[in-house]
Amino acid sequence: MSIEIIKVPDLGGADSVEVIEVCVAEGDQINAEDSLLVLETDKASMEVPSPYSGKVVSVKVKEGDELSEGAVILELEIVSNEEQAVEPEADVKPEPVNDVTPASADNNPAVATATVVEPISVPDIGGSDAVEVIEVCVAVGDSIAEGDSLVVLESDKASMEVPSPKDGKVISIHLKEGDSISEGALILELEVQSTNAVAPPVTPSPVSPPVANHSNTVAAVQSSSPITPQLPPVTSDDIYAGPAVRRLARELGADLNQVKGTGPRGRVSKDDLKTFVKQQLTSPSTGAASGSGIPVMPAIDFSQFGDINIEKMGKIHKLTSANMQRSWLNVPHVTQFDDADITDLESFRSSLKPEMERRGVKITPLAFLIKACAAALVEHPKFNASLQPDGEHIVYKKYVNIGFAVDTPAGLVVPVIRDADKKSVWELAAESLELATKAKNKKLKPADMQGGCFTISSLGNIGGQGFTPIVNAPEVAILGVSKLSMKPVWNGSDFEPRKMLPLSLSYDHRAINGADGGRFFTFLGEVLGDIRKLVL
Ligand code: CAO
Repeated sequence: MSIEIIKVPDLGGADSVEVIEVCVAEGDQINAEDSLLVLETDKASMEVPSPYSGKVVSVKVKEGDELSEGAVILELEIVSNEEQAVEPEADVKPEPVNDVTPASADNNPAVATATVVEPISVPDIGGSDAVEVIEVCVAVGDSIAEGDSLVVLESDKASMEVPSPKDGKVISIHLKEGDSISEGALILELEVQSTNAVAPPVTPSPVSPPVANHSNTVAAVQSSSPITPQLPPVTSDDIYAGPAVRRLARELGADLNQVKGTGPRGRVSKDDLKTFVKQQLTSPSTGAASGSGIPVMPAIDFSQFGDINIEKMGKIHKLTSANMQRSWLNVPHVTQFDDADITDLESFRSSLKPEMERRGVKITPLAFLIKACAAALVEHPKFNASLQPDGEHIVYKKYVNIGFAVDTPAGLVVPVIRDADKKSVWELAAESLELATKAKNKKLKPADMQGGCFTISSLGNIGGQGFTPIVNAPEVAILGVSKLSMKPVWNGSDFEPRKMLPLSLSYDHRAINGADGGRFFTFLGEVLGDIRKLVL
């Protein structure tokens, strides 16, 4: 039994490479070729495999560390040097062993290494002849890992990738895009670390015969090499991506169907995949909803159609936009419409004008709407509720806080009037005016906008006959108010001109049913039609 110190191998010239994943932990029993680390440069990510089987004694690195060649990764307890020398896996992938400390190499004949240049040629391509090279995926000087795509070939039936059979450094490339090649043609020369002084020529594993006839389909590439990762079944014949990209997509949990390929013929590259994942993580609208399967809107260059001006969205705008989308995506909305007859309310409001002047408080229909909604929430507790995210519970609130949307130059904000059910119309008018003024002057504090149970969005002072407001989740309902207009209403014997206020009530159908919505609306219409009922 001996302890081997495993170090970072030759990174092909890369320095200070970030550890993005530590794949083993102390006490783990690992096999030769198991991944120890994943490192990432700005160009590529690479796995560092273990040169031995053994038990991890201690791990010396952590995620986020920056490592260079020779840095100690871990200490590995190996059963016996003798066993190591005959371990078959040492033959399978001897490359990294030259990076083990010299002491261990001395102790172990199997780890004596040499650098050899190996020609890599086109494998059996399923009987196809004179197949076109449509992409050369590597360049001279590249350090590549086993399984990385070397070239993409395309016959009239299908496309196929030729993976590298080994880790190594590309010394020279012997074909170019557009070349027509057949089995056995030299692709490139690879400098590899080998335990053998003389290495036999290497040919990548045979490529499986083309599997599909779609014009943009990649045939699954399979390898008989025991250390080539087994590829999963191709999930969609319409995705044009190679095995390495598919593997990365699986690891990231990304749906390749959604990734836009920028390679030749729409081929998806690793960079395309990374860009897609970055977009998903940074997009405020989809960050929380990632995995919802919503297709991403394509970025369009509108300047191709005429002059444009691009401005940065403000903080409130971005926040509102994210909240709206989250609510729209999560809440199954239903919107009901009705007109409330507020002829008498308006007469009463007009009669209050002298007192408004005396008190210095202007009462608009909004104050009465808040009062009426507060009463409706008390009467219909289903509207004064929030669903728990666990999908199993519902919270009924015993307080009645009502928010109202305020249109400000910086965007939409919703200050909240607390205990609206306990306040008079005068108090509600004064407080709504104060909060709206603060909102327009950017003086609202976060607490002024929290704790709402229900929201009123009034466009009455602006116009429109009706709209479908979006529920301000986690609230379960919102009232949209449009512009009052005089309408003929049948009183049983005549048409009477009445001041009708168009209302729209949107609610979360998970919490509220249509019948509940109807009852809430009827109550609201009755109290707005006869505000004396509000004092009962
Ligand atoms: N129909 C007809 N007139 C109405 C009305 C209605 N439904 N509601 C208000 N009015 C009248 C008021 O009575 C007032 O007229 P008078 O001065 O003659 O009495 C006038 O419109 C202006 O009212 P206001 O805007 O000063 O006050 P308000 O209480 O009606 O509204 C507030 C306050 C903050 C709600 C409003 O300023 C606002 O920001 N509205 C926009 C809300 C919004 O953007 N909602 C959409 C959200 S979703 O995108």
